[in-house]
Amino acid sequence: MSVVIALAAYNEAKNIGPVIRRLVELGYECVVVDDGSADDTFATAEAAGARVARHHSNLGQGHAILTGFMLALLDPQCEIIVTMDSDGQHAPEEIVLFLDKMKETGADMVVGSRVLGRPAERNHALRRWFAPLYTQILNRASGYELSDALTGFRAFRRSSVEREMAMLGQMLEPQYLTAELLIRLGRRGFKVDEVAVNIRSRVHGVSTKGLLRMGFGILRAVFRTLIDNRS
Ligand SMILES: Nc1nc2c(ncn2[C@@H]2O[C@H](COP(=O)(O)OP(=O)(O)O)[C@@H](O)[C@H]2O)c(=O)[nH]1
Ligand SMILES: [Mg+2]
Repeated sequence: MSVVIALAAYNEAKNIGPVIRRLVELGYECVVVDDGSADDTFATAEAAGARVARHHSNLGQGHAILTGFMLALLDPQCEIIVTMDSDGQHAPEEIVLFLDKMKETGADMVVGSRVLGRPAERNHALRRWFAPLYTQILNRASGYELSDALTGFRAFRRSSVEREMAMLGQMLEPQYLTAELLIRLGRRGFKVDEVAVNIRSRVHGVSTKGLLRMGFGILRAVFRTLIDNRS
């Protein structure tokens, strides 16, 4: 099956080079969405062998992933889109697990789980508490029974994404993509499976996501999606 890897990247010039080189070495086509970075993310990703597009301002990871879908769909050969982080936390060697799972179960989407696998060693105590709590909230809201709803390492079947393009283009809270996506996909009968992944620690820099902002943002996205009567 032909696979395109879509990576959202915000100020990842120090991390993204080895990630793309490894993906290219493994034979994957890569598209990178530089989400308005202030550093050399664009040039570094391009030099390493990715097709790169740029948001001229920072729109957030969710928007970057949606742009990544668009870029991946431009390749007529692409049958599966894999989203992953460009900071080296997700292992390119594990992509094959997603592809096998998708073939085996016919899932529309396969989600990586660090609960079934291993979380990053350097993981802030608050984050260790945040992911299970929000996974429970998102399971309640979506009807899925995921062990880890917040990992951005995922595989999507092209035909399923194409079927949902209108919905993806009209999301209320695309900056908190995961929350709204899971609820809407649950309503629409999307088949979702999980695979175990082992998350590595960042080599350079720290995550710039603020837990408080993200916490409120996800809750707002859940609430707004639940009261929105469109499926
Ligand atoms: N924090 C952050 N990451 C973004 C943004 N846009 C794209 N990304 C990318 O999304 C991925 C996940 O971000 P990261 O900060 O590592 O979050 P975490 O690994 O979930 O804690 C990385 O590859 C980032 O480069 C943004 O606006 N903010
Ligand atoms: Mg990260």
